[in-house]
Amino acid sequence: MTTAHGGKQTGNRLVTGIPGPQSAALQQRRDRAVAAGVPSVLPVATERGGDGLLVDADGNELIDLASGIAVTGAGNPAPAVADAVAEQVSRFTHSCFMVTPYESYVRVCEELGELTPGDHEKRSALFNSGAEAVENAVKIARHATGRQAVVVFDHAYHGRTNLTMALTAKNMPYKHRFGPFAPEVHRVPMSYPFRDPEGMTGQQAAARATTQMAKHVGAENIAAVLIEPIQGEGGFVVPAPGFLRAVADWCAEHGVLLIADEIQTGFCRTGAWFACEHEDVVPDLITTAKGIAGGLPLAAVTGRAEVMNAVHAGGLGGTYGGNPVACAAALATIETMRTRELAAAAQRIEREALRRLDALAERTPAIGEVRGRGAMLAMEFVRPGTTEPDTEFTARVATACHEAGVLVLTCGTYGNVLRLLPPLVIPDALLDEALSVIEHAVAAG
Ligand code: PLZ
Repeated sequence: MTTAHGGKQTGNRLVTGIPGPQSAALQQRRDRAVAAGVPSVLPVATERGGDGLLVDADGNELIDLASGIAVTGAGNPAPAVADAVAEQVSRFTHSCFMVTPYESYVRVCEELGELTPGDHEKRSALFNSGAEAVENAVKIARHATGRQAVVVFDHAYHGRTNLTMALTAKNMPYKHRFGPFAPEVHRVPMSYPFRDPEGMTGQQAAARATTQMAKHVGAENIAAVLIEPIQGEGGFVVPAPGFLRAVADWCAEHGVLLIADEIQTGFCRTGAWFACEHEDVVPDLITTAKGIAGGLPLAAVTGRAEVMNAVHAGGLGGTYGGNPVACAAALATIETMRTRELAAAAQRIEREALRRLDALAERTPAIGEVRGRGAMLAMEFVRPGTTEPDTEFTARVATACHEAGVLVLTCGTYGNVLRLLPPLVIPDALLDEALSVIEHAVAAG
């Protein structure tokens, strides 16, 4: 029997063990052809997507609480994205915007100017990946300020290229034996309420960070402070209220540019177009990727016109940045987010999931904290009664979810955070079903 969203009934989604025989066969081929450094969380051979479902080559339906790491929030594929991509592909696939321009690139930049926080005049430049956007934001900030230092935070994740590895906090697996790293990157403490001294306010955590900036680097040497308004890979760390605001104020006072990395948090994921909005913070530059284009590779830097335009003509670019197919996908994604009101959908997901997860935490001493915003939610697992990370427990819960057909991801500096990134279009019944699987997995511990 199938349900309204085309899926099977609870308990009837899996037709083989996970991974099934077709997936196992693909894994064998993959081991002989693909570099070992690129593993997969769940080695099922993906055949089709849907609103909250992934179907594998063995016919198993998995409930998708990963969205390809916060990418396919508007659907996989969103019908409007599939149509827009097909239409664009039939006209032209590439011209290189630096050779001959096209309207969709300009339109994406217009949308970014309107959707990102702040009423000031803005400009944007388009790239291919999140890491590339972050690299360019740093290039722009250095050029515009004539300063070199960049400040980042504990637990930060900004990418895997040489500069962004330096900006990323965690050694394993991102940086280990990949050095030497780019210089002039300085790390300061993040506001991490679960791990900070009890009662530390956002303002106090900001003072702790900015004091170090002043003391170790010198405000006059800092081009930019780069921050994820809610940290992603680092553990879905939501800073204490007022932290971002205080850091932003310090930056403004000292002529330091504030770059918000909204690559994971952006495009309705946290229940607003951008996570900075929850804290009423207007960054000077903002990096976006992931959710912007429904799975097509696209990224952007958007910022104050005078900062963005400081760079000489030809100083920014690339062969593929703002590819027309990716731009068509972005425009259809943004339209889908508007018409299906996906920021509000993320808020509904937050309400429903937090109700269940908070109740679960009440009866589960291994859950140190439930946190997050919108459809970016997490549980941090610890040894009961302590804040000592329990990485093994987390891994067991994730594996149990996978075996029951629910695709969850882990994250965190200590690998002890289970994170939920459902597509914003997930039907209520599917989310409920997935939460029941998670409750079981946690109870079985
Ligand atoms: N900034 C905040 O979350 C990408 C990384 C997965 P790219 N996060 C997923 C992995 O293990 O590689 C990310 C992010 C934030 C930058 C990036 C980098 O974006 O598109 O992966 O380069």
